[in-house]
Amino acid sequence: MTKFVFVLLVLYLSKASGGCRDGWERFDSNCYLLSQDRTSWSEAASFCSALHSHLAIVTSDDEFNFLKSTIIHRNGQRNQYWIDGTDEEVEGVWRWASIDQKITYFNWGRGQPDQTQHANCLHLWSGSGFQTADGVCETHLNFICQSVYNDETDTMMFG
Ligand SMILES: [Ca+2]
Repeated sequence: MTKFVFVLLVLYLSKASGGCRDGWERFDSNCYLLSQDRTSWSEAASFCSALHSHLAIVTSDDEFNFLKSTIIHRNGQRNQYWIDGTDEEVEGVWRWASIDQKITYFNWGRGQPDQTQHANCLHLWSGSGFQTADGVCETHLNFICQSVYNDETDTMMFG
C-alpha cells in the first residue's frame, strides 16, 4: 500500500512539473535543457541525441522569447547557446540538422550572419539579446537540447 501511494506521488509530481524531466523547462509541446557545459556544435548535438533529444529548433517569436527569458532567468546575460541550425553543406543555405529541413524562421541579430564560410553553426548570441548569429562550429559554447513533451514517456522513464 505504501509503495502504491509512493507511485501515485511520483506520478503527481511528474505532472506537476509539467511532464518534462528534471532540469528541463516546458514550452508548448516541448521540453528544453540549457547545458551547464560548453562543447563544439557537433559534440552538443551528440550530447542531446544521447538524451533522446536534439539541439533546439526555434520556429517562432514566442519560442524564441521563451528561450531568451529562460536563459536570462537561469544564467543571466552570459554565454552563447548552440541551436540546431547549420549551413555546413551549402554556404548561406541554413538547415535544421536534426530534421534535415530548410530553415524558414530566422531571428538574426543585427549584422548577422557575418562570418560566412568560416561560421556554419547557429547560436543564440548574448551580444544581440540572444538573437541568432553564425558561429565557428568548433567553438566551445553552451547549448540547448529540445525534446517532445510526452507525459507517459517522461513519467515512465524518468518519473
Ligand atoms: Ca556559413
